[in-house]
Order: sequence, then C-alpha cells, then structure tokens
Amino acid sequence: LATELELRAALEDQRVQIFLQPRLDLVDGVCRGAEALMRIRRADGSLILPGDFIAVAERCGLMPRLGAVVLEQSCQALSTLRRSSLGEDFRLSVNLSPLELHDEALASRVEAALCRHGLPASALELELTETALVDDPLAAERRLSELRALGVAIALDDFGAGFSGLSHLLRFPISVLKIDRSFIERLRSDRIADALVEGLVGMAQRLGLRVVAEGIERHALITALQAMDCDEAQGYAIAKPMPLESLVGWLDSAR
Ligand code: G
Ligand code: G
Ligand code: MN
Ligand code: NA
Repeated sequence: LATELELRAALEDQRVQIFLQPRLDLVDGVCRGAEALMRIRRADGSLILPGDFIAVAERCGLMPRLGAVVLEQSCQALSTLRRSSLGEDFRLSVNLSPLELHDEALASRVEAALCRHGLPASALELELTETALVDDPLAAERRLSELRALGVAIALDDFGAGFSGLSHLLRFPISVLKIDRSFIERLRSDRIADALVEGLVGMAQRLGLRVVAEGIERHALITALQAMDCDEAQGYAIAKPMPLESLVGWLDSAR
C-alpha cells in the first residue's frame, strides 16, 4: 500500500497520471471514447495502481486533490484527441469518488475545466458507483442535477454488483449503465449471467440509457454482446488501459 507521504510527494512532483482504456461502439466497432484511470508513478518509474492507493487517499483526505488532477489531465487529453484527425467527437469518462460528488463546487469546477480546454460538456462523462449515492441521496441528487444541467453525462459504474437499487434509476439523472464485470466474465458459460445481462441491456434500452459492458476478456464476448444489442464494450480483449501517447497510436492502427 502507498503511504500518505508517498501520495503527497507524488502530487508535489506531478507523478499522478491517467491511463486511458478504449470503449468500443458495438454498432460499428469504432472506438469513440475511453475511461480515464488514475495511476501514480514512483520515482523509479514503476506504477502504483488504484487498489494500492485509493483507500489510503480517501482516509487521509487526498482524494479531492488527486481527483482534480485526473479531471484536468482528462480535459487536456480530450482536447488533444479532439484536435487530432482521429476523434473530433471523442469522449472520456472519469471516475468520481463519493467525497468528490459531495463537493458543492463540483459542477462549477467541472464547468471551469471544460472551459479552460475549450470543450463542450458532452465530451465528458462522470462515473459513480451506487455507494456514492446512498449515504446522502438528497445532496447527490442536487449535485447530479447540476452536472446534467451542464450537459455532462452520468454513468452508474459497477452496476449490478453490491447492493444495486433499481430505484436509483428513478431518482437520479443517470444516462449510462456500466454492467459490472462479474456478470460479463460468466457470459456464455452461465445461463443465469446470459439472462441477467440480456435483461439489463433490454431494461436500459427501454429507459433510454446507454449500456456499457465492462471486463471483456474474450473476443467471443464482443459478438455475444452485439447480438444482445449492448451499446459499448470495454475490457482487456479490446485493450488495456494505456497512456495517451499509446492510445493515439492504438486508435490510428485500429481505424
Ligand atoms: O485502474 P484500475 O483498473 O486498477 O482501477 C481500479 C479501481 O479504481 C476502479 O474500480 C476505479 O473505479 C478506481 N479508479 C481508477 N481511477 C480512478 C479515479 O481517477 N478516481 C476515482 N475516484 N477512482 C478511480
Ligand atoms: O471500477 P471501474 O469499472 O472503474 O474499474 C475499471 C477497472 O477494471 C480498472 O482497474 C481496469 O484496469 C480494470 N479492467 C478493465 N478491463 C478489464 C478486464 O477485461 N478484466 C479485468 N479483470 N479488469 C479489467
Ligand atoms: Mn469506472
Ligand atoms: Na466498473
């Protein structure tokens, strides 16, 4: 696990970095977006993954600062990608921790970041887990409404894992469902997983939500999800999270 001191030093030395994992549009197999995932580079160049620092950062109150770096780098990357010939309509999704969601200045910070980089709000999607919604639903509702009013899309991450409440879909202005990878990894080998994913995709469609399947580790699953009418797919079988420079090359060769 990272220590608080290491995290503070990483912020100080600008060793916080986003990796980008492509999201494939299943209608035509084109990548029009990616998820930003935070990494910390040690002084020796090796990477610390979120599993080894997010809980620590939350405990010592550093998540808002780390989150601000991720938002800024994501907008910077978006502006680079949109200026290249590859992705004028490229979108990035950025994870928000519960604490960040409850920052009253969230919408104005997001608006300012978009503005600094000359981006429309539709370029950005914010991912939340249901955990972020349940502790103070009234405040969450207010923050999400402000973000929606800006034009930023809200995705419900890890959907179906843990204590999913379908009522969240009624109450909060969600526009994207990301089906948890625990369902996807059992696809085509477990009839219950097949039925659940097909059901979730159908439900999302009826609700006018986009559906993203996460954790695609086998190519065969891409076809299966296309047959189910799932909108987008993300996972190691498509590409692992990578630095911006690598994504530009990957997009170029995938075209
Ligand atoms: O990057 P990795 O695949 O190891 O991500 C592990 C977890 O860390 C993910 O579930 C994701 O929600 C979380 N995570 C990654 N990057 C960020 C980030 O920038 N902000 C927040 N709040 N969580 C992140
Ligand atoms: O919780 P969230 O969905 O934000 O986290 C995404 C996490 O999932 C990141 O840690 C990312 O590295 C990881 N991930 C992305 N694709 C795959 C995959 O195909 N298999 C597995 N096991 N993890 C994946
Ligand atoms: Mn996510
Ligand atoms: Na997820």
